[in-house]
Amino acid sequence: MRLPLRPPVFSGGLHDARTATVVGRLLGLAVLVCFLTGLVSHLLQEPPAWLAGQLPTRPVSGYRFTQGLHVISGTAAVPLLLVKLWTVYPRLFVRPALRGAVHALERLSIAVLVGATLLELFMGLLNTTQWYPWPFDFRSVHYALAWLIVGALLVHLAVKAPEIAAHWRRRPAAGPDAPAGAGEPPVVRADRRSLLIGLGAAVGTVTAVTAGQSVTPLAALDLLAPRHPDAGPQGLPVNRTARAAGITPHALRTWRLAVTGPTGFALTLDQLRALPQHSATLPIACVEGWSKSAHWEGVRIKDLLARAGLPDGARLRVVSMQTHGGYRVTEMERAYTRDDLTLLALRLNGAVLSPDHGYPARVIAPDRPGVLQTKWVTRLEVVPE
Ligand SMILES: Nc1nc2c(c(=O)[nH]1)N[C@H]1C(S)=C(S)[C@@H](COP(=O)(O)O)O[C@H]1N2
Ligand SMILES: [Mo]
Repeated sequence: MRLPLRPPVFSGGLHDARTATVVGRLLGLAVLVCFLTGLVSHLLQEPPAWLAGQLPTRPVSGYRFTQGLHVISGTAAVPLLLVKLWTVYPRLFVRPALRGAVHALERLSIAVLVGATLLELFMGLLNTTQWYPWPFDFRSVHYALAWLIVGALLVHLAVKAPEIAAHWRRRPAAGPDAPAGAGEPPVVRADRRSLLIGLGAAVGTVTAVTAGQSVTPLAALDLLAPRHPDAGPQGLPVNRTARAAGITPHALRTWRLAVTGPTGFALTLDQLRALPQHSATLPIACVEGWSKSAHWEGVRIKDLLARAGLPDGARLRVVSMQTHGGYRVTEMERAYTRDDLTLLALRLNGAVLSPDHGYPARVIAPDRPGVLQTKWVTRLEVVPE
């Protein structure tokens, strides 16, 4: 009698260790870049005390670069991961499934690695489309999964080190002069070449049609990216509209900018416009992967602090008129408040801020995640030490 479930037979030549190593190297590179740029993003969004005082504000597009790379490497990792899984999946059918405790641990680490990486890339991809269909906080889960992946990956690399080392370099081709068993059939090499060319084309294509959301010269190719950098009023995309933030005409009519401090004050928009105006060309670099540079005009935050009797480089709490939702209140570290380029912007690209870009006033600071560039600002408070 036959068992109803027989292990399948895999005759293809590309479910081998050399293919797994070659694809694994590329995937490993993408994961490394994605992890490091993700760490940068995490540190800038929630700086620990030791870093808070010395956050870099130059180059002004530093975060645009690292976050662009984060989303590009994460997107490129999707086809790389799929091909890697296809290469190794026959190993699921090797019997016996478990050969003792150490082997069981190794299999478990692979299960964690594959599960966490699939989830991480899927969550990240949905995030670039601004879709958060889960009840938990995206950022803390994305961050925790990243460390889980790194841990499981290190275990995986340690376990597979001998196999990786053996297949890192190409072995001499099979031929009449080669020692017996030295090489592999030329057809396998040709197949592998085709697979890698196809994989390269897939990675190149998904990168080319999405990278334009942060890399302006590629904007014309930006077919699949969720954001075109030119979409939106005043040539700049919008994440949350004034309407979605609950900004009402009444709230706008009674708007004042209040700055607390020893000589705190409240100013109308006309009074703010009468203060010395400065300009800066700075990008909005959204954590979700789109970036766009813009020309901003307004009052320096450091001038407002001085007027309120506050020392240069006070830490600020920035309060928006927004009535609900995240990022209504944000904190601005000293590195930004003492910077000449940090503005309470009143104008964007040569015109008064549009409602969706934060009219009457929003903050803009160099080398900073877009999510902290608070719109509809109505209050600046010093954070007590
Ligand atoms: N008050 C408030 N400010 C905000 C947000 C918000 O939801 N509320 N979104 C932020 C995010 S996520 C980004 S990327 C930028 C986008 O600015 P823009 O709409 O002017 O391009 O604004 C930031 N400022
Ligand atoms: Mo954002």
